[in-house]
Amino acid sequence: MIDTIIALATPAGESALAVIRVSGQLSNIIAKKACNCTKPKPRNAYLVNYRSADGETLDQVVITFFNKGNSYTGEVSLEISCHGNPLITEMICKDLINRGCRIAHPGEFTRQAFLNGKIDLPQAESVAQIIAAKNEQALTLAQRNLKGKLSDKLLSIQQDILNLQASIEAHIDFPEDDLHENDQERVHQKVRKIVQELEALLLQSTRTKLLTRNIRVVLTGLPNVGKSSLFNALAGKNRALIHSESGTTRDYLEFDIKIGKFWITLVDTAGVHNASEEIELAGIEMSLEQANEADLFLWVIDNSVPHPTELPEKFTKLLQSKPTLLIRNKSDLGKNNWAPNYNPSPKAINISSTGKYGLRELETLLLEIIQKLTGEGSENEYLVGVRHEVLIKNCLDKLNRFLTESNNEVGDEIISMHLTEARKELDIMIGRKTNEDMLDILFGEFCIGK
Ligand SMILES: Nc1nc2c(ncn2[C@@H]2O[C@H](COP(=O)(O)OP(=O)(O)OP(=O)(O)O)[C@@H](O)[C@H]2O)c(=O)[nH]1
Ligand SMILES: [Mg+2]
Repeated sequence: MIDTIIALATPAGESALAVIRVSGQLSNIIAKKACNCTKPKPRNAYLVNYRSADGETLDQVVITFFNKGNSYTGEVSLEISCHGNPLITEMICKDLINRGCRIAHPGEFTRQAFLNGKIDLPQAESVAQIIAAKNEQALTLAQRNLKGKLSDKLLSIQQDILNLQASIEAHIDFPEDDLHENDQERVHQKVRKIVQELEALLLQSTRTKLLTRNIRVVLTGLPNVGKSSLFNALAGKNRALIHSESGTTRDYLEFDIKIGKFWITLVDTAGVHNASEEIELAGIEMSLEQANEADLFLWVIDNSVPHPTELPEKFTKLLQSKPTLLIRNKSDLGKNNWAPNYNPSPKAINISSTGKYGLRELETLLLEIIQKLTGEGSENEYLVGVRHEVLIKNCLDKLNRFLTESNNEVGDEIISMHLTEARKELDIMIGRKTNEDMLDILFGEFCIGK
C-alpha cells in the first residue's frame, strides 16, 4: 500500500481558515474515525468535529472527500478545513501522523497527480508557475499551460515530426527509391517550419524569465549626472544620498516599484568613469557587476553640459548589448541633446529629476520597452521554463543535424534517426520519459502541500 501523505496546504500562521490535505488509502478511515463520517459522499462538504485518536475534540472542521481517480492526486483524498490557528493545524497534523499518515515531500501531491496520469509534466510545472506568478500576464500564461496549451503545442510538433518520419521511412523500405529532389525539398521545408516553431518557443523562454521575476532596471552613467536624484524621484522617496560632489554613490541601492502591471527593481549605482581612487574603483567594479545583471538600462547624462566621452569601453559595450533608454537629465539647466553615434541609437528623453518634469513620459517610455521585452499583447502564448529551454535547444540541434546531413546525402535511415532523437526530447518535455532524479529536482522546487 502506498503511503497516505498529509500537508498543510495554506500558509502557516493565523488566518480565518487553514486547509490540511490528505491523499491516500487512510483518507477513508480518517473520515470515519476522526470525523465520524462513514461513507461520505464525494465532493460534498460535511461540518464535523475532528476528534483525535485519544478522543479529544481538536476543532470543528469542514471535510470534503474525493474518490480514487476523481481527486487532484488521483488517490482517495480528504481536505480538512479547520480554523486557521497554527496550534490547531499542528494538533490535527500530529493526530494524522499518529493514525499512520506521513508528511508529504515538497510537490508530492502534484507528483502523485502526474504519476497517476491526471496531468502531464508541463501542467504539473504550471501549478508552481501559477502560485509564483508575479504579474497578471504571467498568471494568464501559467493558466494556459495548466489547461494543457503548451502540451498541445509540443504534441502537435511531435506529431509533425512523426508524420515526416513516416514518409521518409516509406522510402527506406524501398532502398532503390531514395528521396527524390522534390521530395527532399518538401521534407526540408517542413523541418524548417518545425524549427521556426521551436525557435518561437525559445524566444518565449526568454520572456518567461522576465515575467516570473522583477525586471532589473539599472541606472548608470558618469558621476554627478543625477542618477540618485532620478532613483529617488521614481521611488517617490529619498532613499539614495544626493550631493553636488562627484562620487557620492559608492555602493548600489535597490528599490522595487510597479509600473503598469510590472514589478521593477530599480538599481542605483556608482557613477562610472576612469577613476584612480581605490574605493571609487571598487564602486565602479560593483556598478559593472550590476550592469551585467540588468534587463535594461537607464543611461543618465547631464543635458546641461556637452557630453564628455569618458565612459569606460566595457560600459559602452554593455549599453549597446541591452535595451537602453537615454535620460537627458538636468534639462532645466540646458539642452545639448547629445546622442551616441552608434546604430540603432537608444530612445532618448529630456527630463529634470529635481524639477520633476518628464518623469511621467519616462515611465510611459519605460513601460513600452518592458512590454516589448516581455512580448505583452503579442504572440506570447506560453510560459516556457528553463527545463524546456534546454530540451528545445537539444531538439533544435537534432533537427538542424537532420537538415545538414540530408544535404550531405547520408542515407535516409541515418538522418531519420535524428528525427527520432528530436521526438525523444519532446517526450521528456511532456513527461512521457522521466527518471526519479529529474522528478526529484522538478518537484523539489514546489512548496510543501502542493
Ligand atoms: N538642476 C538640476 N540639478 C540636478 C538634477 N538632477 C540632479 N541634480 C543635482 O546634481 C547633483 C548630483 O546629483 P546626484 O543624484 O547625486 O548624482 P549621481 O549621478 O547620483 O552622482 P554620483 O552618485 O556621484 O555618481 C546634485 O546636486 C543634484 O541636486 C536636475 O534634474 N536638475
Ligand atoms: Mg549617486
